Parts: sequence; structure tokens; C-alpha cells
Amino acid sequence: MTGDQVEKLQWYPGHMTKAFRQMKEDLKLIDLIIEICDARIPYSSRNPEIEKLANGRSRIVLLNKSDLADHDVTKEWQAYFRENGIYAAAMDGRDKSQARAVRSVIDAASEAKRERDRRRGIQNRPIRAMVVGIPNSGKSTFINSYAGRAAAKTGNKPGVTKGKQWIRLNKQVELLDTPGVLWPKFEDETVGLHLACVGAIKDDIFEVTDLVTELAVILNRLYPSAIPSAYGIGECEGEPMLAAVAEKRGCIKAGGIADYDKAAGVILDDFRHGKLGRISLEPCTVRESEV
Ligand SMILES: Nc1nc2c(ncn2[C@@H]2O[C@H](COP(=O)(O)OP(=O)(O)OP(=O)(O)O)[C@@H](O)[C@H]2O)c(=O)[nH]1
Ligand SMILES: [Mg+2]
Repeated sequence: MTGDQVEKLQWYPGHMTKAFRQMKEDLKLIDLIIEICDARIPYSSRNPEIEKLANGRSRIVLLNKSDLADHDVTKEWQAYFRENGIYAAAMDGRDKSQARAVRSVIDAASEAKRERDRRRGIQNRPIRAMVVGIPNSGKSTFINSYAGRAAAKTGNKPGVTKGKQWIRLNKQVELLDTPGVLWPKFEDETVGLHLACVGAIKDDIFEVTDLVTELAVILNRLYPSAIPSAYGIGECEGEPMLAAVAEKRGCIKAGGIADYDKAAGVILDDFRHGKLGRISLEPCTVRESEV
């Protein structure tokens, strides 16, 4: 990300600094942290501070939007988290049965806490879980599917949830919905790029043609046939690719000039909706030692 873009972002994380402080405060009431990551970018969508924030509490990583990600890569990430002692599951959070299947993971992760309660003679106290994650990762959608009702507001853009909200599910579990938070590591160029591709950063921060040109470089490396087969064009990058897609999709400006912005918008939208295939931008080798 350029300095200019980081600067532009400053107004945006304003509420994030507040959210972070709030999260630390709320954690005092929390037994379990449920981190909703984007399965297409498990590394970039993880919160590097969570280990410290968790302070010994159980945590679960949910690889959401797994319907859009590469199944095999997601499996590798799940195994990786589990090997590192973190409960992990993959899901399409819009699907009620998949969201509810997470119940067993929540039960397993809260068993130690329930056992402590039992020893202290506390019975049937609900487990309180905080749902955290980057903007637009599907936190509120997951909560609604899990709860079986539209308890939290959702939307296909970052920054929909503005404040925290407790959702009482049943006698066993209470979930806290929180606003999406981006962590300082988004200033890393690759992390910022990946976050922008999946829609975690507001689109007006980037030139869509620049973003899509970079996305195409990644796709050509990892899934070289994704763009060619979606648009019926040859393997290409940069302007020739935008020109080819513009021609195929009739993105033409007045005077018969190819509209690169529009063509880039089509590609970005198609990627985000899975029309280029199931794609993971971060293979399991893109990980840091800290999880
Ligand atoms: N394909 C797919 N889309 C999903 C999934 N989960 C959520 N979505 C969509 O992603 C968008 C964002 O969902 P939200 O639940 O509002 O995300 P959030 O994390 O609460 O976002 P903020 O409150 O803005 O931080 C919505 O359009 C959802 O329909 C999923 O598993 N697969
Ligand atoms: Mg939300």
C-alpha cells in the first residue's frame, strides 16, 4: 500500500482504534474468542494481536466464505491451525446447517471453562463468546445463521456493524457481535492487497485497475487458467488483459474506447462472487510462525 493510501485509511481505522479498546474491555466478560477469517486469505485476515488479547482464553478460528476458497488449501489451513492447538473449522456462514455445525467446536473449546464452573458449583452459566474479525468477513452473517434469525445487520461492504451487540442464543451460549477491525499489518503491501481483493477495505481507497492488475498477477501464478477460461481470452496480464476483457464484455466508452475501469470492475466482482472459480490467494505456505 502506498503512503498516500495508508493516509487515506487513517479516517477509517479511527473507529477501529476505538473498537480495539472496547474489545479489550469486553474481553473481561468473555470465555471464548471466535475469530472469523476469510478462507481465501487466512494469513492476512488473522489478527496478529489475538494471542495477547486472548490471554489464555480458548479461541476458535472459523475459515468463513469457504465456498469461495480452494477446498484443498482450506483443508491444509485447518490442519495447520489444529496442529498449533487452535480449534478450527471451515464454513459458508450463510448456510444455517454449516454455521450450526460449529456448535460442536464451540462445545469442545468451552469444555475447560464449563469444567471450572462445575468445580466451583456454578451450573448452566452460558458461555460468552466474542465474535471478532476483519471487516466484511461474515461475522454478523455467521451469528444470524447460528441464531436462526436476523439478529445482526449484515451487508456486502466493510463497516456494516458499527457497535457491539450481544445476541443471546439460548441458555448455553451468548455471542457478542463486534465491528470489523483491521490490524496494523494491513500496511504491509501484500496483506493490504489481499484484504482489498476480498473487499475488507473500502473500494474507494484503490484504483480498481491497479487492484485488478495485481490480482491478475497472483491469479496467473496460482490459478493460471482462471481468467482465460472465465472470459475466453488468452493468458495475459496488465493492459492487454483489461483490453481483452473489455472487448469480450462490451466495456466500451464513448468514441469506441475500451473502458478499463469497467472491465476491471467486472473482474473484481466476478472474483468476489466466485465466478473465476474457487480461489485461495494464500496457500498454506504463506504463514508466519505466530498463529
Ligand atoms: N459467499 C459467501 N458470502 C458470505 C459468507 N458469509 C458472509 N457472506 C457475505 O459477506 C458479506 C458480509 O457479511 P457480514 O456478516 O455483514 O460481515 P461482517 O463481518 O459482519 O462485516 P462488518 O460488520 O462490516 O465488519 C455479506 O454480503 C454476506 O452475505 C460466506 O460464507 N460465503
Ligand atoms: Mg457485522
